[in-house]
Amino acid sequence: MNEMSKCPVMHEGEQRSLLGRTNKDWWPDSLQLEILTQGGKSANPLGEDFNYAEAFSKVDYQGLKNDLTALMTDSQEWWPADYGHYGPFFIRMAWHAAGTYRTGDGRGGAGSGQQRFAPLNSWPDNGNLDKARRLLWPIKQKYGNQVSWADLFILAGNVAIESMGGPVFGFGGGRADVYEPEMTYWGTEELWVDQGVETRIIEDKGTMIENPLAAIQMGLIYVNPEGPGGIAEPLLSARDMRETFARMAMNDEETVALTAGGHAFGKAHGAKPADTFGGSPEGEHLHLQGFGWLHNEDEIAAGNITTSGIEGSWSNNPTSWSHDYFRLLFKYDYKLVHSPAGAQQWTPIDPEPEDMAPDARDPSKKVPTIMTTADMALKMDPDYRKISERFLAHPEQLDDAFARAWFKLCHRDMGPKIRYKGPDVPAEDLIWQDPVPAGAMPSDSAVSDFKAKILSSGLSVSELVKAAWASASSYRNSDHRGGANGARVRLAPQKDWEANDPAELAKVLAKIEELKGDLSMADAIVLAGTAAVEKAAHDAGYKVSVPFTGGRGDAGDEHTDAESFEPLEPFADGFRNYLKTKAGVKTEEMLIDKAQLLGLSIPEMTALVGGLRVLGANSGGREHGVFTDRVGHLTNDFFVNLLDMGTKWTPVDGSSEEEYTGHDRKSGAPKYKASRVDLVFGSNSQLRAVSEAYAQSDNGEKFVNDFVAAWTKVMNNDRFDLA
Ligand code: HEB
Repeated sequence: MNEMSKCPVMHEGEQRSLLGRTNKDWWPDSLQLEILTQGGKSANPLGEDFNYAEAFSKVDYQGLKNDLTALMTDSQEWWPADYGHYGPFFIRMAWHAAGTYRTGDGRGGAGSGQQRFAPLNSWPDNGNLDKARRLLWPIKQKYGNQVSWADLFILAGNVAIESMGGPVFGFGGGRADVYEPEMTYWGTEELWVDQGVETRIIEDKGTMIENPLAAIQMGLIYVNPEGPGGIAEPLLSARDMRETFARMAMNDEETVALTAGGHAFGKAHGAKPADTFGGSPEGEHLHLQGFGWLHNEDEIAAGNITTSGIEGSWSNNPTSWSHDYFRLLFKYDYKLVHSPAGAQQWTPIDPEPEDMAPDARDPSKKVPTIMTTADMALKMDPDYRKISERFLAHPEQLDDAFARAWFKLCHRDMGPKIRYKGPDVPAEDLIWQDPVPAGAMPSDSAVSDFKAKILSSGLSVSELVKAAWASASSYRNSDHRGGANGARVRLAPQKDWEANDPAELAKVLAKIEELKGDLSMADAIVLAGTAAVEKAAHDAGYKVSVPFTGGRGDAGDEHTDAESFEPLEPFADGFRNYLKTKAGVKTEEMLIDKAQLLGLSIPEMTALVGGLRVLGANSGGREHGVFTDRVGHLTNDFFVNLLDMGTKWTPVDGSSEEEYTGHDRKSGAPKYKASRVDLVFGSNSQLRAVSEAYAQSDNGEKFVNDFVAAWTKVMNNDRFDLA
């Protein structure tokens, strides 16, 4: 990856808002249900106590798979199955559900059933998948709470592959549905791919896909099948594929295996120009009941189906697993033609009759096969070609690579394997699951011994708190990666992250290692910070005990794909007042983003920021926001002093309003330094209201308790073993 694509968001000068273009921008007239979720009221009808993993463990799993298998060939008049088999359609649905995952922020993916909601339900690339989801409804209705939509999307794809004789590696359930569209940044562009929006990688202009995005155009899962910006150039398509699939955590081999394996099945739809059909589901008429695009019954009955606009199947055997995709790709030269819908596609020159495909509605008719420009990349790009030729010569290697890459695609956003449920979870541990060897529950005496030793070791509260925060705060609620378990903070690359103050961290970790006794490093790092928080509360006069739950294990380098942890590096961590690279969004928005990834509420975020400042947890020893003269005592001083009218704030010249000085309003003497993240707690009216609550004379203790609860939440964010 180049430097630019590593950077979290657009560079300076290209300011945007945190969420970019949202559903309200796309569909200004749609029903605004958020008015009902004010005050923290949940949109989820199943309620807080519903435990999906538990419900799924009771499902008649084999019955469910049998029902899905039967569904594959149960063609419905309202949307007849191509070749009498819905399998390929469900594979595309599952792939598009999983394929929104991006390593940059861990968001997207199949984990919460987002394809049911806008904007994904209406992305041009998800065309006609509304029908695929609706075909599944009778099964969802039957199995109810015991299978989530999110699991059903993926399981349907898996069963589809199995039912057509394809190789599968396994299935893990456990994806709990949400009942509202997630607020995910999908880009700022105001047009969809089908409305001519610019492609994101333009070499002449030096533009690149901004992180964390992973698609080449707004409204696409990955690349434009016709080629970059509609230019039918396989080598440029390869460039786009390589970049976008890397952002989905896929290397060249996985990319080739997935694309070739996926296109062993099914067909593309471009029977008629797309402008003869309707709009996307979210903006369509009420009476269409959530259907968009193609809903005219006569057109459907006549087989005039247009989705991507490309027309035809890749293989002569579109409803059974075969190696014909590569056979045909290499047997023939391909020429560029136009589909009936006008899309550019490739077709073999002079195909033998037996290499033609059946017509989707009339098996007695033969039609030519096709390749998209993206498929042609697998033959024309030199690196892809080597892999493709190997798969052609050794089809069993394709079988294995496809099965594994498909499994990874569908499970990459689920986090550690302990979150997978059900009988088809493969026994083999995979490196991308970030395996952690099992830990043991430490004895009470080991815990209290270590606490006493570490607190008298000469290390400061600040040093201990910082090490624990560095360890736990890498967690992302989006793909459930990172966190304190495994103690990967002592491994590359995390030990060297600038935010973690590597030299200081190494010193602290060495001391912890020396004193930890029987504890795992992962437990000891958390416990050291937790003991320091407790001491800081006691020193401030509060008798609280800070909960600690042991049982974490230690991972080694052999359990760690170091490169895959690079996207977890914080470019900004407002909790530590750290800013490596000024992002394309305001620095305080990066704090909100991080808080969301840590699963925090507004009060939790506020209490943590205020508390970490007075504990001296800033990265690099920055003084910003340390509004106290008793650093290391857990007090509400941050809030009290922030809200004190005795201080007047001014931006520091040349800091691009990233830094501020607080002067004594009367004498003009400089008192404090602050960052944007500090001052936003006094400037933003909502955050100020929460800051006031914590600054109140009667809430000093409440602040300490809230800080401790939020701290504990962050330390335990990845303890799926406790759930
Ligand atoms: Fe695919 C289909 C493109 C990857 C699987 N695809 C398809 C189409 C297109 C495409 C255009 C058509 C649609 C319609 O209907 O019209 N892909 C593409 C691209 C890529 C891909 C560009 C990147 C390179 N795929 C993929 C993957 C997978 C897939 C990875 C899996 C694994 N697809 C698929 C399927 C289908 C498709 C199965 C069929 C569907 C039906 O049949 O319906």
